[in-house]
Amino acid sequence: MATVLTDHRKEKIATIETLDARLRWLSSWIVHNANHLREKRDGLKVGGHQASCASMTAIMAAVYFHALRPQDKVSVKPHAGPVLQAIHYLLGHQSLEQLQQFRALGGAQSYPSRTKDKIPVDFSTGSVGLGVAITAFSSLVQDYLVAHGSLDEADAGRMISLMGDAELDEGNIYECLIEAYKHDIRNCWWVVDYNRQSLDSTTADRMFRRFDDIFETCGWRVVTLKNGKLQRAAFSRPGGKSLEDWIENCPNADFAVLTYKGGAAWRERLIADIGGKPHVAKLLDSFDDDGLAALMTNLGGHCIESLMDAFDSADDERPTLFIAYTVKGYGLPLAGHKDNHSGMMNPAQIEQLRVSMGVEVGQEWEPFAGLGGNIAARLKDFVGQSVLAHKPQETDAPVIAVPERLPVPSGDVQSTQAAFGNVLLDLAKSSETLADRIVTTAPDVTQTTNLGGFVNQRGLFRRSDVADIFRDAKIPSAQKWAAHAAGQHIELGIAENNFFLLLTSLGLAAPHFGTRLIPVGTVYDPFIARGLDALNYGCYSDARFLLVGTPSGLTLGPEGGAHQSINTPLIGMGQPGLAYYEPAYADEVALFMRWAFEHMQKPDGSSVYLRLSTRQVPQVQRAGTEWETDALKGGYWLKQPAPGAEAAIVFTGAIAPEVLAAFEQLADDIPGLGVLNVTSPDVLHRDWSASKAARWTDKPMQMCHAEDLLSVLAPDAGLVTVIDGSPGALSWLGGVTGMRVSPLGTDRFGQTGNLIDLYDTYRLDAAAIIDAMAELFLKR
Ligand SMILES: Cc1ncc(C[n+]2csc(CCOP(=O)(O)OP(=O)(O)O)c2C)c(N)n1
Ligand SMILES: [Mg+2]
Repeated sequence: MATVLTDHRKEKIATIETLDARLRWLSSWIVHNANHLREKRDGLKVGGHQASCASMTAIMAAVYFHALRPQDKVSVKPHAGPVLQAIHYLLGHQSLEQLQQFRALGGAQSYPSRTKDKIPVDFSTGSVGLGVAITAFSSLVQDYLVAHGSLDEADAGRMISLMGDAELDEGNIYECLIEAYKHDIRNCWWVVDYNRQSLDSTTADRMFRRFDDIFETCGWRVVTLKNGKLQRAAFSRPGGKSLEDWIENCPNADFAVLTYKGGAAWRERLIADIGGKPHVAKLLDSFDDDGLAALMTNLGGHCIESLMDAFDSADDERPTLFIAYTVKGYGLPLAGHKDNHSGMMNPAQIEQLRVSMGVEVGQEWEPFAGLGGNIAARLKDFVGQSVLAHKPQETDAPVIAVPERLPVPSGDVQSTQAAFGNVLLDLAKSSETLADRIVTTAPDVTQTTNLGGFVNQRGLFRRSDVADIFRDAKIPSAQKWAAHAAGQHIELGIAENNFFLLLTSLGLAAPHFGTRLIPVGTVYDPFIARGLDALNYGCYSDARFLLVGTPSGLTLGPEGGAHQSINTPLIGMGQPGLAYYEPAYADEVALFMRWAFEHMQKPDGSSVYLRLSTRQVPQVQRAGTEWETDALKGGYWLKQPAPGAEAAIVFTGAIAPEVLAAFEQLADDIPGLGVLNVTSPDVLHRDWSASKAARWTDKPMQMCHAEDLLSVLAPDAGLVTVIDGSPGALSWLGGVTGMRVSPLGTDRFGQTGNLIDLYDTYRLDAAAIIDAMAELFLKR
């Protein structure tokens, strides 16, 4: 692996070593300033992770200033955020003010954020594990774009994750490994900062070498950087083999304790353990205490030369895991201490570090402080000429035209899920550019969520062809299952974390690769909960996709309580970056899908979530298209109330027939009774709270849509709200103008049963609506 050391390479190593030291200083100082120097306006600890940063500065210096190619993208472990900020500061791409405002409002973010940070961030990180796996899915998306002719093979970059070793404890890593193997991903590097410490303490020795096995089984090359060049040199000296064996077998916790204690402790322990072996005493004597401490912590992940050699050795497209041994808090007085994760240098310790780094008082923020004019100038030059300094910025990909209207699937009785499938099928058969850019995906529920029609038309995606063995054997099946490079459906195994991470990667194709994709993913509605953190991650990254949760609610009937979603309307309402709609009728499905395809592409748009059902519902006759504008705003009068009417039934989704039946029975008794179809509790609620906040912000004041709709009723009117889901999704409507509410919905687990029994048991049927209405009037 060792490369012949030309003068040029020696110089480059020395330069990057200097950068490593600069990054260690600056990341420490950024955190120190935020905690000890900046004025505190509340009693809260600001926080930051100096030890996690110091653990990784060499890895980051070697990746960013040696291995990086212009087309590569990097995900940085959350707690090394300040190192990434410092790198861009050295480049002149980050302001001093931003660093001084680290973790303050509007300043550099604690963890790299695509949307909030001022520096370019390829992947947001924060929730450990997700920022790692996302790189594997982005390499799959990159392959998809190459296969579809949108990206030149020569422009394919590496998707690199610089990860903490505790991230290897997250289950989503292994779900991802399996899926990545199935899809034969390439151009993906994971570099583990293997400091064998997590947040709480040192990690289990038993995992030693297990990671190699796991990754190699899944087709990855594993490159281990255990020792730095100082250690390797010592090992080749007389007595060196004994030292090497000792290090090899030293338990993680012992290594950490000795690292923290320093040179004298190392010596004492080594003499006790191996001092009697040939030549060892002499070998140890050749180092003073500081030298011995430096030798013992000279692990591969802190040795720029070893890192550069390792990265150079992986020059093909095979996915590669680099296990870079490190010391958490390397070079800081916190090094090795088990509590160093959130531990911080006190003012005396940072002062000591400043002196040791040759940084003059007052020069702490100087990018190239403590180096002397010539070296500083050379370093500045080197950084200025680096690939990173000239990396192309993300650009806006052109918008894909969306047809004026999407045809409404025909049929007097339809389910919203079937309508969704038919709208997609129509698109698949069309020659619309939009159809060519749609990529569908599902975690093993393609057929049961009505994606099958689209897949039959457009095929499954695989880099190399996979035959449909059943079809070739002439066994009848409605589903074509052949895969090829032009396919537009990416089939996933049942792992909803993977599903949401793939949607995120597809939804970032525009900023990442300059080609916009329109990702459409289907999942059984209750199992959104399984991937919720990954969904949140995607939205936080501002990825754009259409999520379809189907089937949903008790309305699923005989499948029972484990499959009946209850609180997803509240997830839809509570999740930023995700607009939730729940249509009742097929024409609403077509309307919302069209809107979604446009909204997903708008700079201030978002992802969209449709909560659908398999229940066949009689469709309504429409007099025109006026309802559409209100439906997009979150609700429309399905039965217009008379002005001053005393009551209305407010509903969402698949229980429309029960609502209409109740309406028929109540209409005679309650003159002018209205039926409000809330197509989006989310959009309606956001609009209401925004209108309330407008008085205190610079937004224009206007009546919100909910108020607009309800103002036609008498001021003291009563509302019965009903949804096959958490009643809280609609009950808030009573607060808009101060009306009484009787909320219906599900707030306990469902069970098996037919719809009549279930709606009766859970009070979602017409009788329950009538009773709820009576209750409102009795209370007056
Ligand atoms: C999903 C999730 N759970 C918990 C945390 C809190 N947390 C932050 S860092 C960390 C451990 C980090 O250890 P490691 O990945 O080894 O990083 P390093 O040792 O380099 O700091 C934990 C548990 C988190 N950020 N995300
Ligand atoms: Mg760690």
